[in-house]
Amino acid sequence: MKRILRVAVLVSLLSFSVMAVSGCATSRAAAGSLQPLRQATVDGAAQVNVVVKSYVITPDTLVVPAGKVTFHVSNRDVIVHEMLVVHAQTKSFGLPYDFSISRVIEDQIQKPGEVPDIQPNSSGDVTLDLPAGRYVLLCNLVGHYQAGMHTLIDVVPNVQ
Ligand SMILES: [Cu+2]
Repeated sequence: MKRILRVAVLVSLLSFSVMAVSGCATSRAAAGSLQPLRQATVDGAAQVNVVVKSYVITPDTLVVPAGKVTFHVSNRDVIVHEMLVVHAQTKSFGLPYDFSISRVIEDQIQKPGEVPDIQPNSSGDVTLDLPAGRYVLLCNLVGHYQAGMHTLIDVVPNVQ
């Protein structure tokens, strides 16, 4: 009887430690994906490389440390685009929008900066000093925001 109990305890301890190990691995992987991984460039700015193509804006990271951030925006499309960096006004995209002109209303948003008029197969840069917060990267040429040219990026407190 005693022996059976000991085996049962041992089995449950083993399964618990297996769960604990796999649980650790999972949470470490999840935490890793949330870390700001940007390396500071020579001038001390973190760099975010952004590709605009086919009404989609794709940054190479969704999390960046607060402070100087350089956005390097490459237009791999056949038409002109731009990229605005805008404070997110809600937890989602919720920006004021004028459907009659198919554009975000720029005098009703907070826009730290932009890369204007990026020609096809070219690129542009802007370096901004960004406090922590949630931002929307978007293209505000007529109809482009509505067509899907927006994405969220989080600027997180810089712990260094
Ligand atoms: Cu566009």
